[in-house]
Amino acid sequence: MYTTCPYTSGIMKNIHNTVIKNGGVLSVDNLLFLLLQPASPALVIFRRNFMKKFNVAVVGASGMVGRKMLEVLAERDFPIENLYPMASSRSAGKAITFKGRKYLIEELCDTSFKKDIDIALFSAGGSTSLQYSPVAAKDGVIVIDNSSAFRMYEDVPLIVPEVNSHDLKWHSNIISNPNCSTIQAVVALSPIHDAYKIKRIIYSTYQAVSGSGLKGYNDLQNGIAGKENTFYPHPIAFNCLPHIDSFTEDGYTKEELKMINETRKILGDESIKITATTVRVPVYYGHSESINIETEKPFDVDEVRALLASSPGIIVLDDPKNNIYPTALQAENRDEVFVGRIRRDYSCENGLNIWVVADNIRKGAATNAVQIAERLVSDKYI
Ligand code: 2RA
Repeated sequence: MYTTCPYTSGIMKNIHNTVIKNGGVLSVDNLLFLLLQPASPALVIFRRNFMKKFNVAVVGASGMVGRKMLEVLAERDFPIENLYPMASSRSAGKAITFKGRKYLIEELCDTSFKKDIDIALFSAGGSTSLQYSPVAAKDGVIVIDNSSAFRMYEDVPLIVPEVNSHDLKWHSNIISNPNCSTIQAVVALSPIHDAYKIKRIIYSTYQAVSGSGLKGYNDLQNGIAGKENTFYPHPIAFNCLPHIDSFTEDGYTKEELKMINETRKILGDESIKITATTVRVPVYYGHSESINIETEKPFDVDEVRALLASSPGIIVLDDPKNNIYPTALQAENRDEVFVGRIRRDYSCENGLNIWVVADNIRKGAATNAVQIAERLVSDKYI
């Protein structure tokens, strides 16, 4: 017994009517119209049969971000010809499922990229990236690297597609995916910078434990169950730790320095003055950020709200009287960056406060990496 999908039958009716109107002939314009219907079965069939497909490796395929990368690649139907999940010897041989098909994870080694791989998404930590990204790049693979290993290299573009996809044009096979807390911040800051030129930024973050991977996640879960912390230096359950990544000589954490340096590189403006305090909070998924901004040009707050609402990748939730503002739980499993609490900072000229929330594993890592791959394809850099 078959049931008819109403959407599919609607599309088929459209095709039928279009052809009838055109005297039985499907014109190129009509064909394009039908193909461009969102999720159109015609588009799916067209993509499956006529679009170029790519051989894609996911390095760190068993990790939290690697698994999410596979999920996002499948969800967004990235055109994959062959998939190569890879990981260290610890996870090699384990099975993963991608689009209903089972794959065995291969062990990463010096010859892993000798096969015909087009793109490799790396999320296996900095030392693996340092060792194997150059090997892959030399073998002609375009690496999209989620670690911090190459982010500040002059010849490595650091990309957030909504902000600086133009920087893809100077890649030489290694592209860095920025730090999660930076990605969501610059999606919100870029339109403000373009319109009013940002002079100074003060970041205060409230970051989820999944940013530390499974060990952080388990520390919160165990802490809530009354067990002792084994990963963070203090209990994370019912607590806040002003400590993300290691401390440097001058008392900043590396996470704070990443936010400062990466923001300048992505926005392409070294003159912006930036400071940051990054805090780990007992939340599983979703980083929240209070961002204080000072601009050169004056602005109207309603205009800023409208500007953000019309900018790519942003959803504005800003109706505080009705308790509407972004929260980490709302952002979980979403790819957009949520912005609210948009208000003037009266303590300086042209001061602005915003509250920015996003899923750190999706937009902050996996989704951004896949969007970079999509941009490589759509802008014909591959
Ligand atoms: C964190 N930003 O949240 C880091 C992860 N990349 O710990």
